[in-house]
Amino acid sequence: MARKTLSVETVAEGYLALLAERGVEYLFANAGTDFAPIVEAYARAAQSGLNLPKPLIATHENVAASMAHGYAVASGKVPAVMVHVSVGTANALCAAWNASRENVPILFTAGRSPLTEEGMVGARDTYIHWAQEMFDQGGMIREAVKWDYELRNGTQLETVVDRALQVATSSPAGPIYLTLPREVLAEPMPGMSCFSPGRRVAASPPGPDFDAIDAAGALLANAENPLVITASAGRDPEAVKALADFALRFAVPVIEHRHRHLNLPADHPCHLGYDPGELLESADAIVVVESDVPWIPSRQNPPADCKVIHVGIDPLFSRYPIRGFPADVAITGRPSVALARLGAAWASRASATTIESRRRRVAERRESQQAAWRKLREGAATQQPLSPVHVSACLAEARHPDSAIVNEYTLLPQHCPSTRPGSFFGSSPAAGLGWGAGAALGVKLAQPDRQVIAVLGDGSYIFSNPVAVHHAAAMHKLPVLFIVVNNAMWGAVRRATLGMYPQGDAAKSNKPPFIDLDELPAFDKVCEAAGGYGERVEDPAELPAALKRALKAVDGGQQALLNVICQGGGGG
Ligand SMILES: Cc1ncc(C[n+]2csc(CCOP(=O)(O)OP(=O)(O)O)c2C)c(N)n1
Repeated sequence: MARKTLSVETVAEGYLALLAERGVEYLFANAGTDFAPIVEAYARAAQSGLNLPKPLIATHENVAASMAHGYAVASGKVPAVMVHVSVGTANALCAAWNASRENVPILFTAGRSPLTEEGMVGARDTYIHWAQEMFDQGGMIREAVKWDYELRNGTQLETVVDRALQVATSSPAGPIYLTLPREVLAEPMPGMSCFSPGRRVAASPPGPDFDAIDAAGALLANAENPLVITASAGRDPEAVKALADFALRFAVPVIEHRHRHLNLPADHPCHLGYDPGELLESADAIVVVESDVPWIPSRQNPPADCKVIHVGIDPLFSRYPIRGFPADVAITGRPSVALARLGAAWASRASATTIESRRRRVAERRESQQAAWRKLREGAATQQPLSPVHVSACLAEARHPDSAIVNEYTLLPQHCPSTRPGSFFGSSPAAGLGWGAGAALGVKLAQPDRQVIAVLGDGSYIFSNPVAVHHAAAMHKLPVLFIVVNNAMWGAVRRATLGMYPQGDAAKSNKPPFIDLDELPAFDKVCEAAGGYGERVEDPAELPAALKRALKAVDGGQQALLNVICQGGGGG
């Protein structure tokens, strides 16, 4: 077996060189006193030419980790993140939850307060080194990661790094957490030898069980009105084609519910939108593909005798404490493989006449759905303050067909359809706000030739730590267009309150608390302050031209932000 010698001098250098050796391209970081050996390692590598992951500063941990998230989903590669001990981990927790619930593999690392009070290289040398230490630093983040560990010495380095990467990337993928004490990083390591290529590969994903596939095929063969609901099948680009073939072959309508990836091109003849709606009520079989919440049971349910089949890498979402959707068959496996096999099991029992009559019904439904959406757009085009419908519709016209959209809530996909795999990324179901702007920077880093557009609410934008985001965009030359759909409120809180208490006092009040955001700053100026292009848009007729100007800036290498003054209430 081939071994390679890396000419390093410390564990910190060995650690970083090994990451690069294993294909980690970037270290997204927010530094502190724990970073001294890391900073020193990079400075030495600049002279020795040792290959290390490219270091990228983000001036808030949430930005660093959200950038890593966006980079991971757009590149398919594993990023490393490093934050400052206990406090940096605390700031990054929200982003770790987002990555965890969306199965994004991230090598999440943090320093430790120096362990020793004196006597070792790296021992405590400032007052914070006492108070920042925790009994169980990993405990803070343990529920969000698949595995956590502390690097205790240089001898174990290759095993620890390889195991971290193996666990993060094996299905279901997710972040792991590794702590790196300062004294350990500072230990001398005169040369390091490692396997090249590495010898600890990720485990293969589970294959679908033939009996389960057969049972599901039999259920589908008896169905007149089957339905597919998915959120994240398209995490694996191969599954997009498998789902497109499956839907077309059997004329099954597909709903992308709260989708995080492009799962089925929006122009596919079986794409029937983003809400199960009436289809759910008439369904007699549902295939739930990588969808944690296929419908909201307190609002609507399929008929009691409707058969429900779940397909996914972890089809029961076993890390969710409670999730009680009916499951007549649950197939563990990659959707790309499982759907192809399910298709074969169904085909042997399918009736061509049933399929063809369904095809006609699906086509009619799609046509009337598209007509209704068109009408909504026409009605919204002149509304002032602007309607989110109009914002989405204008973006559909202005975007490059191959652009990638990062959506933190406020894009309405029915009015801005995406058709190419990898062209849409939605926020994690953990919904830790402040993800979208940083994630868009990560997508741009992974795909520098792609036009990248982040669509954010004013609330989501503020949570993203805007100054740190625009600084990262400028510093790392990541020109992204940020569109802030600014309704000057936390509309989600308003909708939740009116939903629970439709006749309540809050509904009658002009200004219930915790909803309106008065005196918001001029977001466009925040972007301008970082050297970007900023514009405030209040007139619906002006939006197409404003989008053109902003995208021209972005295509020319400058970040841009449109602060679009919108009506409250969202939706449509
Ligand atoms: C970290 C975090 N804090 C609070 C929330 C609760 N929350 C959910 S949506 C929302 C408001 C979002 O506002 P905005 O982005 O403007 O979108 P709008 O609801 O107005 O459409 C809040 C505060 C959350 N999801 N995440």
